[in-house]
Amino acid sequence: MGLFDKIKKSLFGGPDDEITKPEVNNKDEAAVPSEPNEAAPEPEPAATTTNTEALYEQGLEKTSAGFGARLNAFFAQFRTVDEDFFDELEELLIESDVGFETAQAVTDQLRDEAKLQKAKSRQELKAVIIEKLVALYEDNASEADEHLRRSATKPTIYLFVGVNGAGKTTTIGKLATRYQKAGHKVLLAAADTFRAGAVAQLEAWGKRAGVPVVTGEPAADPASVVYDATVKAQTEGYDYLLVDTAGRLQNKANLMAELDKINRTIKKILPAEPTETLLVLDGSTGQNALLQAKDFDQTTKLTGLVLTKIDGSSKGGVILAIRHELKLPVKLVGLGEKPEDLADFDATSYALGLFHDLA
Ligand SMILES: Nc1nc2c(ncn2[C@@H]2O[C@H](COP(=O)(O)OP(=O)(O)O)[C@@H](O)[C@H]2O)c(=O)[nH]1
Ligand SMILES: [Mg+2]
Repeated sequence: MGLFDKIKKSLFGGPDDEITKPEVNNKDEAAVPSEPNEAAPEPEPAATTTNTEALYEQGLEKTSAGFGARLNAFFAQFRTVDEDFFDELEELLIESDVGFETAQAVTDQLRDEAKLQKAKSRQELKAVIIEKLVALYEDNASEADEHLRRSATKPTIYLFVGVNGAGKTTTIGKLATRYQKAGHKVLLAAADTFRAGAVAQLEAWGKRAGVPVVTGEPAADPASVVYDATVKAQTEGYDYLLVDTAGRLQNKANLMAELDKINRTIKKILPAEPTETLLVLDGSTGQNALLQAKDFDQTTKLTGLVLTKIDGSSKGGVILAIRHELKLPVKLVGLGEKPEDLADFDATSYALGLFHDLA
């Protein structure tokens, strides 16, 4: 089942439900003891799927309440699909942090959408609009890009970058917990030597997860910490090395130069690493997150995004904006502060969480 069908089914009860409902006064049909749907229920999804969906649903409560409520209010008002309708829809999308460019693109596409003009009921109308929003996730996305990649040889190195407070250290702590639990050998590198307390924070996460942390002297050169960690990871057979970095230096140029130096240090030892350079963004900052992403993307070669604090945001639409404007895959999402509040990005679960209250 496609993503959209799944959402539609969850919201409206079935892919073709309201459009082609047949008259059920046929004798033969009435004689059938039960509907095929009831006779053959879909198999129970795997435990992990259920957990992920529950996690998203919970984590996206605020987003879906905000976004869903607005969309519902909008639909309650609408009379005809006219210019006002499109203007208001565009405004609503912008307010939901879908982003100006994206909101305009969606609205323009909808203007040309014959299905929308023909939609008779509010349900149909909602479905068409959601279909367009979901299509945005799937645009420019390839299945292979959607997940964290692992290198063929040990260690796999992930470099985490992003401004202070975005959630880098927390995400590393959560991921270390996950990998450790799965039986992998994990090493952390505390290369945020600029901010007081940053090293101790990562060490606390390391202790909690039961994985070692490579640190340097206070105010050590971050690249030297990364050098030590990379050598250790390679010689001692670690599966993963997760590198924490500073989010702020004296100025932006310094920060970008430092990230570049860290990157080169890793490559000197392991030319194919880091496998992923992940920009961590605070999802609750809405459009600001989009601007940061554009900023980092210009100077650091990013392979994906981690969107944190989705649980605290009433404007989860920013994922749409980032996806549409930067073409970078969201690989992980942070849905809370606990070690287990980290999920692989899953467009289906995300969209279901987002549109949960819409029906
Ligand atoms: N609610 C929520 N809080 C988060 C999430 N990720 C991080 N935080 C909190 O955000 C704050 C900053 O996180 P931190 O990892 O220190 O950010 P860093 O400066 O990028 O390393 C901390 O108080 C975290 O507990 C998340 O997914 N949800
Ligand atoms: Mg940190």
